[in-house]
Amino acid sequence: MPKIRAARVIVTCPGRNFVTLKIETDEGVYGLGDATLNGRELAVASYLTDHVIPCLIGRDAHQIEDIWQYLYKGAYWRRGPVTMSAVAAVDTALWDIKGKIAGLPVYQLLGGASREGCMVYGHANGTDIEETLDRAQEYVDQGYKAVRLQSGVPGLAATYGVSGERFYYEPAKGSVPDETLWSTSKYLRHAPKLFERGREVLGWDVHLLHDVHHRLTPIEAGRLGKDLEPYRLFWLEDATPAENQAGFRLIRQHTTTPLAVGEVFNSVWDAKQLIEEQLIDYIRATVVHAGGITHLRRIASLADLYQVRTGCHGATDLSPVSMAAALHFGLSVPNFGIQEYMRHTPETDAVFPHAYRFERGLMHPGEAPGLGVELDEALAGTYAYKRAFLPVNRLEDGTMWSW
Ligand code: GCO
Ligand code: MG
Repeated sequence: MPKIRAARVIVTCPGRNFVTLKIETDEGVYGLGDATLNGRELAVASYLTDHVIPCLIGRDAHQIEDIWQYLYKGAYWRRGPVTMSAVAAVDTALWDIKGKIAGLPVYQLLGGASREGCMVYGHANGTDIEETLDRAQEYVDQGYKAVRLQSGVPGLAATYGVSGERFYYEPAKGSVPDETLWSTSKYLRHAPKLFERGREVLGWDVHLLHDVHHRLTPIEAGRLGKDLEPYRLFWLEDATPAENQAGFRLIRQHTTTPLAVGEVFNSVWDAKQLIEEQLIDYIRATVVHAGGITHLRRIASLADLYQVRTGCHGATDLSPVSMAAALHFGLSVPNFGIQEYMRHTPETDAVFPHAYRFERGLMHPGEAPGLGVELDEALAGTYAYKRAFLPVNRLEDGTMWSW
């Protein structure tokens, strides 16, 4: 049996922070797992180094399920983003090792390909509607079949999803969190105009998506969903915070716009009611924050019973290791919906050389054994960790709100 001989955490910042777990076996095979939790990176690094790695040494690297249960049940303290990101990193690294030993890409271990590739969506954003649509057209020209539209809102200095950068959106920065101001009424007046004009300019052959980023109440979300119905969105994402899963009933009663939620979920329990009551159409839980490939498959299996499809989170704060894992998962899972693809910068791609590729709107994880991602440790070592925070958001009268 391949015994776990060593494991260590590598923190690097090629433009943004990434935490990577590297597990090595006594036979010299190694696997990588992403453990990046945006704005809280070192908490996961410590959880792994101080509390997980000492328990892994000497274990059979092939026992992925048993090690998952050992880390989940054995900690006594269950769930939570820090814990589950750490468990995810171990799980992902072990799938990588198993694939390398088998000489097969991970998707083959998960049952093989269920499709030719994973449809991805790109991010088009601009300070106003026309700028957003110019960028969306560039995605369409590059072959994307689906594009997310976010635009600045008149009267608001900044909003989620809009950056000065042409193709990269990186909200984490600063020695303390940036503060932004939010107005629900201004946003609700503006968002339908973006999609009305979006259909005029882009036509009907491209899927359009939108992220509300947890800023509405359920009844406001119902109103927005209704206003957007004529433009046939692929999905409306995170319309309201989802701690109260029953809150989505109210949205559902008022609109047929498909709903996606779950990028902050870390366990099947966060989504159980949403799925069982068919309150959502797409589940956005992802490998790194929801307990790895092993647990994400469990969530997807529950979702499949209720015709809920996957739509994994894939922002730039998820490393190329997560992207690869998501693509192996997405290629194999029966109820795949779509995969988010926010391209990494050239600096990040150089630190994590990878086998996955984009072709005509679809992505494929490649045929390299394991996940097909490397970590150039020498290059990673040249980028020191930089503390960075996600912004916080307030209403115009100063009330704390969800960002
Ligand atoms: C998305 C997300 C991201 C998150 C970010 C937080 O849909 O891609 O909402 O933009 O804000 O990943 O770390
Ligand atoms: Mg989102």
